[in-house]
Order: sequence, then C-alpha cells, then structure tokens
Amino acid sequence: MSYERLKQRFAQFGQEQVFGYWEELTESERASLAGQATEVDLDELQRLLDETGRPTAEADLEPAPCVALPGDRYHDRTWVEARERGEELLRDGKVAAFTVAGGQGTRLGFDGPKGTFPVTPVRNKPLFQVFAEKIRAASNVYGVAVPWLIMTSHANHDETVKFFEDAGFLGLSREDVHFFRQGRMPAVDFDGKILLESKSRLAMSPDGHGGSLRAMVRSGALEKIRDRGVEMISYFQVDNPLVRVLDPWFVGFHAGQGSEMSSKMVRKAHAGEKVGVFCLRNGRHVVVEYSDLPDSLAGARDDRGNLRFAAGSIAIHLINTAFIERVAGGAVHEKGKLPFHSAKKKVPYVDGSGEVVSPSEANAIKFEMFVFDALPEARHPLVLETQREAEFSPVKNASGPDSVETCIRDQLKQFARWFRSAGVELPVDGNGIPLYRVEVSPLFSTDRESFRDAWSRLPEKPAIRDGLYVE
Ligand code: UD2
Repeated sequence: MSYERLKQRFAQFGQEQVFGYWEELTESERASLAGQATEVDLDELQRLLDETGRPTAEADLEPAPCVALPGDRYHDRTWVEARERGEELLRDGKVAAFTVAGGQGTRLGFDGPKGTFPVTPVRNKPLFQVFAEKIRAASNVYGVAVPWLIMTSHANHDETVKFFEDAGFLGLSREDVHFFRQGRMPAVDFDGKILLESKSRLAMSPDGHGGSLRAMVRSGALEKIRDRGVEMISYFQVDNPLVRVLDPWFVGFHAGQGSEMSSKMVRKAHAGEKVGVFCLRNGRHVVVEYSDLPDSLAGARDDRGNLRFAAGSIAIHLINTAFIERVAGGAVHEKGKLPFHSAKKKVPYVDGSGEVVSPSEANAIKFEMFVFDALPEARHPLVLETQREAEFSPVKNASGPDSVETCIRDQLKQFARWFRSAGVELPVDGNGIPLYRVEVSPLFSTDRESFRDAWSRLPEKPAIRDGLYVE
C-alpha cells in the first residue's frame, strides 16, 4: 500500500495522529512507521473499541466438572489405564511441548527473557534449562525426539534465540526447537487513539498468550510439527519450573475422553487467590479470570463449607493440533476467533508537542487474547485435578508470594518428599522446609516414583549434605 493510501486509511478510522510527525521523519523512519502501521488491523481495532466497557454478565456461572485426584493414582484403575494410554501416545511421538514465553516479566523486574531467569536451589539453572532437561528426560524414557515450540515476543525474540545458541540448545537438537514470535496490538488512549512510542514508532505490545494459537499457524510452526505426526501440544507457561512438561496421565485422560483441549486445575488456596477459575457458562467450559469473578461467587461455599468455585487454573493445557487449526484459522490472513480482553496500563507516549511522556497513572488500553478462551470452542473439554505442591510454583514477583524464594522452597520440599519415598529423611525446620539445599536433575528423575527407582539402582548413594546435586 502506498504511504498516501495508508495515511488515508488511518484517517478514515480517526487515527491520523499516527502520522502526525511524518514531515519530520527520515525516509527509513517513514518506512518503519509504515511497516508497523500495516501490521495493525484497523477493522479489528475498531470492533474492540466499540465493545470496550460493555458489561459482561457473570451471573449464570456454574462450577465446571473436574476429574478429581484419587487417593493413590498408581493403583486407581482409571488412572493406571490413562497413564498407559498416555505413555503409548508419547512413545508414538504424538505430543510436542509448548512454552509461552512472550510476556514482559514486568512484575519480576528481571532484565532479560524470563526463561533465562535462574530458579533451581543448587545449580541455579534457568527456567528454560529446567524445561529442556524435562524434555530430554521424556525423550530418553519414550525413545522419541520431542519437538519443543517456544513463543517469544518482538521484544525478547533475539535474546531468547541467542541464549539457546550460546547454551548449545541446552542439550537438545537444534531442529527440535522451534521459536516463533507472537503478534502485537497497538495501545490506545482512553479516546481510542493509537499511541506513538516515538515519532516514528507505534506503541505496540504483545497480543497475549491467546495470540500463540494464531502465531503458531501463521509462523508455520504448527505445520512443521503436524508434518512430524504430532497430534497435541502440551502447553505451559515460562514461569513454572514444577510443571510436568510431558505428563502421561494427562495425555491419557485427554485422549481417552476425545477432548480437543484439556486443562489442569488445583483447588484454590483461598477465595481471593489470583488464578482463573474453571466454570460452565451456558453449559460450555470457560475460565473466568480472577479479576472478573464477582466476590459473591469467588467466596460462595457449598453445603460442606468448601468453595464452590474452587478449580483454579494453573495454565497447563493439552491442545490438539487439528483444533488449533480450527480456532486460529487455517489461512494465513484469516482472523483468529478468540476475543480480546482490554486492560488499563501505563504506556509512555509522544504528546502533541512531540515530547515523550512517562505517565504515572494508567493512560492507555492494551488488548490481549487469553488461550483459555479457546475452551468453549473445544469438543469434550476435560479438567484434571493435580497436586499443587507437585506441579505449581510460579515465579512471578521479585519477592513475597510467587517469587523465586517461594519457588525454591517448594522445589526443596518436593525433593525432600522424593527422598523420603526412598527412605531418606532430609533434616527440616519447624515448617517442614529442608535445612539443606539439595537438587535433583530432571535427567535423574521427574517424579517420586522415578526418583525411588533411580535412587535404588545407584550403586553408591551420595552423602546427604547441603549443596547435594543428584544427576
Ligand atoms: C496467569 C493466568 C491465571 C493463572 C496464572 C497461573 C491469565 C490471564 N491468567 O496469570 O489465571 O492461571 O497464570 O500462573 O492467563 N505471555 C505471553 N505473551 C503475552 C502475555 C503473556 O507469552 O502477551 C506468557 C508469559 O510469558 C507467561 C504466561 O503467558 O508465560 C502468563 O502470563 P502472565 O504472567 O501475564 O499471567 P498471570 O500471572 O497474570
């Protein structure tokens, strides 16, 4: 599109301010601004602006049904069968791993891609390394190379790829790791006007983890793994090192129910916990984000005094590749079907006099898609309970709850449980937190059962001490 046509089109949508400094720009700045402007889907943006602020009715929500954890999943028949089915699918190479790593990690205050943040108690392994080792462990167990998709953002893509290159792809084959960038959306002010971050750049931000589905299609990453026979992706967030990256139980339940999208849940720790909740709306599965769940429902109790809306989402899903194709649109330019959510944020912008302003209060609206909004489109969705202590301890904040401190504590407690199952007691403090820092490599074991086996086979057991690393 010529510059003139592009400017006219923005003017038709009342967005001519985007080109307000056009006369001052060099030729290359003009080219870059025009390039960014072409990325913006003005029809989509207008639709969002028209919808923003419309109230959503949350009155007719019911708790979603969930498959509850049995007393002992190693001996419960349904669970044993699910595990066997899952293992077969894993051996057949039907499952790929998928990490969403496009977030900006603002709350953590870490300067760099979050996946490069060190989290383990002894070796200080970065998050990406923990996942890579879990994938390598699964490859060893199932005798198959597991593809790993990683979604980055424009802001962290190059740094993420460089990290992997410098680290020799963390022991994985380069051809098994597929990076792709997520899409972006412009930020607008409260009058719906697109903001400029500089005179020649729009204020663009990542389009949310829901953008992963269409980015996976557009980038060709989905096609690549489908060509390898992959039928489902194991989706997880970059912030949770406890995740079972490739979980045979989950895969087995998902496939057994003929589900197109399945999710794991933990029981909410308290009514106000900041996790989305699995609900039924008009009979369809949805996740209602904590900020959207009315207090009356968040705090509602059943006859036995338990929270009614207790199924907290820990953002772990299995999603069929054919389903992704369906919701995210097959054709390259076709629009994804997921809705956008809007959030008020502080966004630096160029004001009318050409100065860059860093606001102290929210001044802008950002638009994001959420992956769980695909749920109502899915056939036979399944929600599976998992143990929080075994699978969920995200690193989100610099300190306090969900920080590296709580995450290391949870890893230590997990390792202590594994040791205990092998008959070894680690010394603990009054709160049950091990007094020694120990660490078990995912290449040694990824759960209690595999730890017990691997430990029993060790010809010489290492001495239990502070700083012990088991590999
Ligand atoms: C998310 C869930 C919440 C709960 C919690 C569990 C949402 C809206 N909320 O909360 O319900 O399940 O996680 O830990 O999902 N990301 C991208 N691109 C983006 C935005 C995010 O890749 O544009 C990634 C990000 O790198 C991270 C994940 O998505 O891996 C979650 O992002 P978040 O930290 O914004 O989610 P949070 O903690 O608000």
